[in-house]
Amino acid sequence: MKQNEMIRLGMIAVLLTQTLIAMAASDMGPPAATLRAAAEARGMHIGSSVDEDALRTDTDYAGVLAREFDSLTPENSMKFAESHPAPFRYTFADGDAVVDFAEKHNMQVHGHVLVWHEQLPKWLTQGHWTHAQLRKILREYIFRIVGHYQGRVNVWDVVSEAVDDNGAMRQTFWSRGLGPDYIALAFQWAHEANPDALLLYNDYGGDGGGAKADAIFKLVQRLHEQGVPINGVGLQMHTSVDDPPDTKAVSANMARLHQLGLQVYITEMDVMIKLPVTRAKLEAQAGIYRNMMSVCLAAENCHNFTSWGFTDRYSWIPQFFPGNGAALIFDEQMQAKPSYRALMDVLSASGASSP
Ligand code: 9MR
Repeated sequence: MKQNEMIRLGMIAVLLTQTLIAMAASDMGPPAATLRAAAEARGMHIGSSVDEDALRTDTDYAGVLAREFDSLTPENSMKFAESHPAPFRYTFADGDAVVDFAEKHNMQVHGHVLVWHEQLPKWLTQGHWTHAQLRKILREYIFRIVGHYQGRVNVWDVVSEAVDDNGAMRQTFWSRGLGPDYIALAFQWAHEANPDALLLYNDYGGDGGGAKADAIFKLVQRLHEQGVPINGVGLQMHTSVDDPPDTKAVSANMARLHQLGLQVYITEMDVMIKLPVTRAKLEAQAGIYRNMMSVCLAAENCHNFTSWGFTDRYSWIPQFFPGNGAALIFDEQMQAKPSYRALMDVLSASGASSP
């Protein structure tokens, strides 16, 4: 071999060694290719709600769901009207399909929701029940559904949206029929039905500061002090590009819940855009996803970040807020949006991130 060839080979060897040493020293490894891999490396779960019809019919949908997420929340199938549509009938098929899919793809399931004032069946809301009868109905319902998924669903939204937008306790079918104790009872029954389950109070519009956030805090503080088996609070995080959440306030809210020994879950995040979609609005949306993931990563008690759907192909927003949409991290063609990239970036950044 000629001398200059040997020198060239030697230089290549040195460069290669240096690169390998640098990689080992910074513990880089190859960058994560999916959200779930990036989340796992940070000790986080990344979730989505599941549209049960889409799961059955849309193979693109199922493929992206399995690839990118490791936590699933059934969007509707475990609600009272769906799972207990008639007095002596329980229908678990759609919920079972979500749980089967999750197990097949090594994901966890977040049960949603045991006690809520919406999506209640007519047989229930139009019946004339005594206090004792209604108590028996709710107790049996909770034991039946939590029991059915025992060992397979170990996180439950036990009560959702019991606080009104002004911070007062919401007057609902449940509060009117059972009195204010219905919340504590529901947690107690859920705990008895599955002592291993992590039990959450879940609400919207109280993610950061303000009267509602304070009222939610006082509610869970009271429950906690009374020894009610509550483990955490779900911050739904339904937000909008025009009214972004206050990052510092969300961070402070998580911290005070941590002081109480409670977990926080981001349970239903989406960021609606007033149509038409523009590049600037997509970037603003990405900033909101990024900030909320950063806040969650920086908090000691936030380990699950779940959005309410993942593709604009299926989202509750256009129907409930006409003129708005595009709230999720994949578009209708199932292409990743800037918000996806933002989550990936913040999850892949090494070390603790600050908002
Ligand atoms: O996304 C859900 C939609 O398909 C249902 O029609 C609707 C019924 O009110 O509930 C939606 O999900 C809600 C969730 O269960 C609780 N928090 C608010 C969500 C959006 O309304």
